[in-house]
Amino acid sequence: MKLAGIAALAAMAALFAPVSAGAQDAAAPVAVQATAPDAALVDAVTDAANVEVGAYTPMAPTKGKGMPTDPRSDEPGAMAKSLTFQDQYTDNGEYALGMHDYILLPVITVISLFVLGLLLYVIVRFNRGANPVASKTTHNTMIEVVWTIVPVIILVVIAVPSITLLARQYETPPADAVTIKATGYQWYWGYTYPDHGEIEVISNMLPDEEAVRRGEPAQLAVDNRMVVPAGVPLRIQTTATDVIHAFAVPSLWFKMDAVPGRLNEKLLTIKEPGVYYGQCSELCGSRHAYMPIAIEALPADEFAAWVQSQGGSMPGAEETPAAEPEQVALLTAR
Ligand SMILES: [Cu+2]
Repeated sequence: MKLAGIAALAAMAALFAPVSAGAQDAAAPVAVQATAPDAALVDAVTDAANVEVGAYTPMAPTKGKGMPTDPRSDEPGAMAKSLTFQDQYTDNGEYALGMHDYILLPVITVISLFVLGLLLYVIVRFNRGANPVASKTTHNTMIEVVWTIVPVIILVVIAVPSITLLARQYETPPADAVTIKATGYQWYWGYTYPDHGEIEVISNMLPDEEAVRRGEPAQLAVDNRMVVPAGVPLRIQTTATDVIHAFAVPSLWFKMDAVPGRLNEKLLTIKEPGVYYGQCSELCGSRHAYMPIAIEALPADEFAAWVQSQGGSMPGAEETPAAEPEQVALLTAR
């Protein structure tokens, strides 16, 4: 709202400039100044301000994208979808989900079924009734070699993608990455944009009814989202002012602690525009469950419009001139 006011002031400044200039050299404009500004002019000013501010409207989330799936919803496959990971919208997320789906889950399933089979076999074949005289065998070199080598091979197979994923997650952001600092507070998030004229966004959870009214998931929707450009590397920094929080967004495969007195940093590249929800993931006090995260990824030009609507500036662009004190006085007088 404050920013809307500043934009309105900037628009007013542009409109009033010729009037004040005219007042210096002719008698007639004095009358203009003395009368109350006419309604049409006020409307024009308001419209101009609205066009400027209205350049950004919060994006409507897509059902099932960037948010958990409710198993009771009538969406096809909702139950199955609610049991596994959310769809991923980063390269690392896709890699990790692939590792889970095609390596870990099959290995776990085969091993569990194999052990269950052995157990059932032993129960049936070697119980006291079926096998009254127990064998005295204590060693079998072949079996011992196999049950040592096979698990080693399985672990090596898992270690390769696992260490690769770990390394990918700690890749250093490139020098031109867009920096956004997320600060955890008891109990909300603040986002600052040091590259964009120090914009600060304070993000609080919306009440349930308001979230539902806006078509957003209750307890995940926020009043002001963390808006970022899609498809470009982001340098996400996390810190906290009071206790340890954690910045986590499941559909982006992103989780990082926010620790007071310390700045953590990680690379994040969101593949496509959308709204992605997350939550604080470090028990941080009584309202820990009520400090959700909503990231809105926008195409580059819409992100630039959002930056402008927040009174910020794109790196390398001219700063937007601030309103002069006398214009502020003029606006308050009206
Ligand atoms: Cu927290």
